[in-house]
Amino acid sequence: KKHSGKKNLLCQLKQHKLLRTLTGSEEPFASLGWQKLVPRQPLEEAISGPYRTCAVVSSAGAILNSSLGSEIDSHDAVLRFNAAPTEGYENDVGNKTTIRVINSQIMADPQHRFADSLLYKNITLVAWDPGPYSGNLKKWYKSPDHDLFSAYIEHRKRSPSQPFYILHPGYLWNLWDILQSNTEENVHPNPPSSGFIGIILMMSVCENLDVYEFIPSKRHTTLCHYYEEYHDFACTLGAYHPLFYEKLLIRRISTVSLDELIAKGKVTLPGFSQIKC
Ligand code: NCC
Repeated sequence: KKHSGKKNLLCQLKQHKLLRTLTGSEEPFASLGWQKLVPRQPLEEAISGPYRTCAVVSSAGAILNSSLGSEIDSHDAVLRFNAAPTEGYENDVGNKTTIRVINSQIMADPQHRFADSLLYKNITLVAWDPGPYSGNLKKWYKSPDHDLFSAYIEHRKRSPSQPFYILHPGYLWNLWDILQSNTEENVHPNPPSSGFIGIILMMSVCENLDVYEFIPSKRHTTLCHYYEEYHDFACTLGAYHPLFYEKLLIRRISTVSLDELIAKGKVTLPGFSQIKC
């Protein structure tokens, strides 16, 4: 049976059994007692879905003046990234947050006040740090990009009932492999962006996904984030992260007219449960 390129790609993503978090059962984490530290419930269960509709909100400056806030909030679950606030930006980005995907900088850099900030409370947290492509977890534990491990231990002890997970580096590099195997050019060997990680994560738990301003709309701008006055077009196209290729791939699997894409910066994706392979 011949599949279209799009269906092939969706099935590739679905069949990868992608979603993996640290369970504490692998070394060096097992010896360090992490099986007792990580939440007992797997992430898929903790996210109290399955959700029918989900929104993923990129942090791009181009979402300013979109007035998409109430549309975003009408979804069953809303995913946001890193330190992206809602307060003061409700009209454009909404105010509901169900899940936050955070990189290890957020946990390690004191400027983010990870332990105290309200941004990280009363929601599900999913953190990531790349780790080596080889999958050597001992090496990773000794030298993560940013030290997320001590902040994680502290946070788990302080708020044991908050669902808080660290993605397995294998999940990130699996995503990277899929990106590379569907791209003609050589993708640079850096992990995918939080945006791409969050989109694929939500495809595992949502029936239907609306992704906002990941692919730039007609409002595209050099303004990096909607919440700060900083201009750099690399935020949208990528420098460290293979963001450009991520966006091409998401465009390929989306079902949305070019008109809506350009007007709203919105793409719609099916959840894995909706894809028959
Ligand atoms: O900027 P960042 O990402 O927090 O944005 C979250 C996700 O939104 C999408 N995005 C953002 C801006 C933009 N103009 N266009 C976009 O499409 C991307 O998909 C992005 O992933 C990250 O991926 O974790 C990143 O984090 C920041 C930074 O660490 C955090 O904001 C915390 O301050 C990185 N910036 C720097 O390291 C300076 C960024 O490279 C990636």
